Amino acid sequence: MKHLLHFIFSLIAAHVFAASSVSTLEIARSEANRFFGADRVQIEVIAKAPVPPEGFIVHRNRDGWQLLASTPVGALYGVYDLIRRSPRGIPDHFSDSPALPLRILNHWDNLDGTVERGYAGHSIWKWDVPLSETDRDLYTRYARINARVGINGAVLNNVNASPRILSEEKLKRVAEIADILRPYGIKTYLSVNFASPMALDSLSSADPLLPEVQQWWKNKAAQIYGLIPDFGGFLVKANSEGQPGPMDFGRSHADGANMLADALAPYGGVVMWRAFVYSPSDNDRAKQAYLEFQPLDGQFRDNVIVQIKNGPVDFQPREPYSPLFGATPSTSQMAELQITQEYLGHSNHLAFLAPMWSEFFDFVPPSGLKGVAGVANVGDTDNLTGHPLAMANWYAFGRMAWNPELTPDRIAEEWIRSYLVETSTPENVISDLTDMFTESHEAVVDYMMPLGLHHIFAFGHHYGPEPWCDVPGAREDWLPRYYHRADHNGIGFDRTSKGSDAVSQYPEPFRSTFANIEQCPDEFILWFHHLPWNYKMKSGNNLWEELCFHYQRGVDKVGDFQNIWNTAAPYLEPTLYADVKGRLQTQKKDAEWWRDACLSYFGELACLPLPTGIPAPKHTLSHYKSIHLPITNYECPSAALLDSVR
Ligand code: GCW
Repeated sequence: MKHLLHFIFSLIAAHVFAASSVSTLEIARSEANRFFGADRVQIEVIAKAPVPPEGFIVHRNRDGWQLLASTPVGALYGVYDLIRRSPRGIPDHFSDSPALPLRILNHWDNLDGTVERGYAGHSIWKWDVPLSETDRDLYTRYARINARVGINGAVLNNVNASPRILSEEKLKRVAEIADILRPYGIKTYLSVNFASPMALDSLSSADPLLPEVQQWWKNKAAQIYGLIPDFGGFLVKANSEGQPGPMDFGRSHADGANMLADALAPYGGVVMWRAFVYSPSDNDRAKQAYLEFQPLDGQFRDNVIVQIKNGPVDFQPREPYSPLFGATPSTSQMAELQITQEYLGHSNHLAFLAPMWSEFFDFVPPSGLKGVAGVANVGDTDNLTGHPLAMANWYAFGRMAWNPELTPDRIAEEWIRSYLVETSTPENVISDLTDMFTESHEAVVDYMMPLGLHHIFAFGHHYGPEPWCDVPGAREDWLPRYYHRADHNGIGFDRTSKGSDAVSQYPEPFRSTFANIEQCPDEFILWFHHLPWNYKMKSGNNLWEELCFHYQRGVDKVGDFQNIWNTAAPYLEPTLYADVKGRLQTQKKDAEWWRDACLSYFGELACLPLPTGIPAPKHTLSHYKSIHLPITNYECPSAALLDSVR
C-alpha cells in the first residue's frame, strides 16, 4: 500500500479540477483542518489513481495522514472516515469504498410542508417563499450529516407526488436546493406523478406509448437538466394506492418506466420504479409485488431500477425479506427501507433499526443491488428527527448503505461515542448504551407484533394496537384481521401450499424452511403458518403462553432501557437526557398498552388464562377498543394526549 501510494504520487504531480468540484475539496480540507489541526491531513485527489470513484486510501506519515482519492467526494468521505475513527484510534493504513452505488434518502415531503409519516415537524424544504439564510444553513447542515455517512442522493418529495413539483417555479427551487447539496456529493432526485402531462399541460392522456406523451417527458427532462445538469432522476409510485400509472392506459409497468427512462437517458438519469403494489383482488397482499413484477423481468431499460420494500407487505416491525429480491436477474433492483418509524412507535419509541436492516442483508446479498433507499425521518424540529436518538437511524442507514456488513453494535457504538456521550464516559456505560440500542428493535417487535404477527395497528395513523379494527367499507387487506386471522381455534396467516402459497415465491432453501413448521424460525411462524393456540412451540410453551411471554419481555426490556438511560445521565447533555427520559416513559406505557390490549383481545379468542408472571390488563377490552387518537398521518401523538386516553 505504502509503495503503491508513493508510486502514484510521484507519477502524477498535479491535477486540475473542474470548478464545480473545487468546493467539495475545500470542504474536505476545511473539515480535516478543523478536526485535526492545519495540514495534518494531506489530501490528494488524482483522477487516475486506482481508487474507486467514491473511495479513499489513508496512510499515516510523519506529520499526520496522507489521504488519496480519485474524486473530491472520495476525499470528503475519507476525511469523515478519519474523524469517525478517531475516538477509537486511527489505524496506520486503511482504505474503503461503498458497496452500493446509490445511497439515497426518500423524503415523503409534500409541497404544503407536511411530511407523510413524518414525526419530526414539518418539511425542511420551502416551496413558496424565497430561501432565507436560515434555510440555506439548514440545508447545508442536512447535506453535511448525509455526507458524513456517505449518503449520495435525496429524493426531495413524496412518492404520492403532486404534479406541481414539475412546474417551472418548483423546478427552480429544486435547482437552488441541488446547488446547496451538490458540494457534499449529493444528487437531487424527484418523485413524479405519472399523470403529470395531463395535470400540468392538459394532455388528454398519459399513455406511455403515445408520441405526444413521450415528447412531453422529453421536453420536461430537457428543462430539468437545463436547470440541474447532474439531476439524478425520477422515483415513481405508479398504480398503487390510488396513484396513476401506465396500467390506467392498458400498459405495463415496464412501458411506463421505459418511457421515463428514455427521456432521462441522454443525460444519465435513472428511473427508480417502485414495486410497492397490491391489487385488492389477490388472495394475499404479500404476493402482489412478485406477481406483478417478476413476469416483467428483462423488459426494463438499463437505467430503470425497480425499488422494492425490504419485506413483501409494508415496513412492518418484522417481515421476512421480499421474495422479489433476486427473482428478476435481468432487471436492476434496489431496496427500500423505512427510517421514519411509521410502524415502530413514531418518534416516541426508541427503535434502533440497524439490526432489522442487518437481518435483511443476511437474506439479500448487496451484490445483487444497485442501491438502497431510506424513507427519511427528517423534519424541521431543532434536532431534525424528533426523538433525539432517531438520529442514530439516519446515521445507521447511511453506514449500512455504504457497507451492509457493518454490525449493528459497531454502528451503535460509533454513534454513541461520536454524538451522544462525553469523552470521559466509562466503557461499561458505553457498552450498556450500545446494548440498549441493539436490543431496542427486538423489544418493539416483542411488545407490538411478536412471532411474525403483522399489521395489527390502529387504522390510518398506525400508532397503537387495534387487532380488532373494523372500518366499514375498508379494503379487507387494510384491516388487521386479514393479517392475524385469529379466532377461537388459532392465529396466523397460512402462507404454505395449503394456504396462499406465498412460500412458493421464495427460492430454496428459504421456501422449505419457511413452509416447514418445524424449521420455520419462531420470529416468522405466524407470518407463514396458522396455528392452534395450544400448539407446542420449540421452547416447550404453548403458542398462547409464548405470545404472552414475548409481550411481557418487550415491556421488561423497556424497563431495562430506562435504567440504562438513568445510569448514563452524568455523561449526557442534560436537556437531551430529560427529553429521552420522557420518551422512554411514554414508550413504557405504550408497551404496556400494546401488551394489555393485544392479550385481552387474543385471550378472549383463545379462551385461555394469562400464564403466571403476566400481569392482568389495566383496563377492560372495551376500554382499549374505545381508544381513538385524533391524529393525522403526519403527526406523533404527544405524551399528554396518550396519557389522557390509554
Ligand atoms: O407504508 C405505506 C404508508 C403510506 C405510503 C405507502 C407507500 C407514501 O402507509 O403512507 O405512502 O406505504 O410506501 O407508498
